Amino acid sequence: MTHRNITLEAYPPQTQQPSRGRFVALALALTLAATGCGGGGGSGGTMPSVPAAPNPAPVIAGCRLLYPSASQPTQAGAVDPLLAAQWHLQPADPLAGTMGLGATLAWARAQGRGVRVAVIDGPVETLHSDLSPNAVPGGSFDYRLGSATAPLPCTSREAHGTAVAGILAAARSNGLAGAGVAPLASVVAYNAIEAGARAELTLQRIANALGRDTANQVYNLSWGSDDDGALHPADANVAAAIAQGMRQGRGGLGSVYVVASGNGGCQTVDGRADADPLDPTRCQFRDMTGFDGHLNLPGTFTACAVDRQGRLPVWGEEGENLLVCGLSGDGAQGITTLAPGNGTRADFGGASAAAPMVSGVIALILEARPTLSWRDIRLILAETARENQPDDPSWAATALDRWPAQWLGGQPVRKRFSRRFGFGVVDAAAAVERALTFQPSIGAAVGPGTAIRSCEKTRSPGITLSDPGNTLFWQSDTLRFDGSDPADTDCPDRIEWVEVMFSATHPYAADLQIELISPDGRVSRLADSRVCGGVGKGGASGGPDRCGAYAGWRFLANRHLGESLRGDSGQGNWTLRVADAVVGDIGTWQSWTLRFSGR
Ligand SMILES: [Ca+2]
Ligand SMILES: [Ca+2]
Ligand SMILES: [Ca+2]
Repeated sequence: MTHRNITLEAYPPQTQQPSRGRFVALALALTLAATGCGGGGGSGGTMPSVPAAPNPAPVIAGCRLLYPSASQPTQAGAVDPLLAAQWHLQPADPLAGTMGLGATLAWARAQGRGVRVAVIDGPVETLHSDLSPNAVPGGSFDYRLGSATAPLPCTSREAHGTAVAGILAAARSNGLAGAGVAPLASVVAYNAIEAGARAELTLQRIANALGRDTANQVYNLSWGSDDDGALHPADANVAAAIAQGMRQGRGGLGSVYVVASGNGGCQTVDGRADADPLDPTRCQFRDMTGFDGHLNLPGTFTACAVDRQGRLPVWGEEGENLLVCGLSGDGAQGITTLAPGNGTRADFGGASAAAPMVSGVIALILEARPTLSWRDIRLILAETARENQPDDPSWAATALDRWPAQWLGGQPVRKRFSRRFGFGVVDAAAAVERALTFQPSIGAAVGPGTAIRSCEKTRSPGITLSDPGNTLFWQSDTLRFDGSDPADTDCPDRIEWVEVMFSATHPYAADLQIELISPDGRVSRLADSRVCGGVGKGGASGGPDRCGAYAGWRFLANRHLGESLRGDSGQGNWTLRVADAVVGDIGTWQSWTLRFSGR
């Protein structure tokens, strides 16, 4: 049995108020699904055309009374009155120390024309006068009605999806509201996530939406598992639908899946949002992106969030599976976007706001160069992301060269990766420019049907993990990939992503810290020790462990993008080290599998 909920990753959650209560209240406000059990088997086979929707809910009486609201007047070519307030669209300003996507610079080259983006979310007001020009007629699906109609909000509180879609693809230069990152992208919306719905039903609907229409090129997924520090496995049907879209979407070039990182970075003791996220005494418990199985699926683009100054928000989650960041409000300066009832708002935030910015930039890239594979798009985003907060100690050099190339002392300057920021903040103008002339810096370009080169090895060390308390007692185990093993011939020359499947028996899995160390000494901090499950260790009343179990748990690491398996020395030693950081409760490290994928 797995405790599982799916939550929208907005901040503030669902309301227009900038404040929030204690975490318990926050969790109740965010939780959209009840406790459920794990999903069924994968679906495999060919991509369904238009599958039947699972269990349509009854029509909600009165919902349609909000519509038809009179559409707002627009004026072709007129300046959007809120564009100036949309600081996230502007270029970064190094002198002022502010971040921005630079979308306004990219629009001269691309605005998302011809690119279709699916928003899987709560209700979306696709009839909003600033969104309707881009909404595909008949393309959306309303899971409450069980019909291919606009999945409209029924109340003003159902505001999340409209805010997300507005960030992505609100119309530009029509004299109304602001603009989306990709103001000419086509949008379809699926309201798979409904407040109060059972988790099983929500996940069924999400899997259904993911397989609903092969015309969708980019998927924006601004939701995630509960941000409570526990291990939440990915739903098997959702994972299968994403894997299928990566193989078969866009004629084999692969659909692109952008997922919000999560808002569980520091759940503060007193619910204050202004706490220093780096001060552990302020955090009741701390979630990491590696504990949400949906973010560990190979091929998902996990979007982190930073505020206008490029700082980690108090709720920002760390993790090695982050790719690039979008922008978000920090409590003081929110994101200006659309609201139900032909409205606008200036206070949207959370990882939910950052993900559609990354999705929007991908739509710009795809207009500029429609034949790019999802793997090459991933590389472009990593190469062109802008480093924020360059003095943050979490930055460390990768094996990937910067673009445009920089040289220092005869050596190429390398991109840096941060477990807080991935490769940095997505840069729309640089990404589009890179896409136009893209040649891969590692290996060859990926076309339809290009195989992912992949290899793996497993060891079963059976090591007891003791917890002496005064100092971390690391236990290490090493796997060698030096090319001497015949099985190594399938290994990639250059890594695109690394998976670590980890198994340990432990009565409280959150005691463990886990790190992967590459042959050249690059360290992926896969798991920190923490308190999990929303209650103290042992449960609210010393009850059962609520952390979940490390039973073949998959971690995904993006830090090693561009590395050679053998490393500079050629020895190819990859070390996993594990420590139990908390006295009391010890376990055994049973096994681990290391899998490399790349070109
Ligand atoms: Ca507009
Ligand atoms: Ca999370
Ligand atoms: Ca322990």
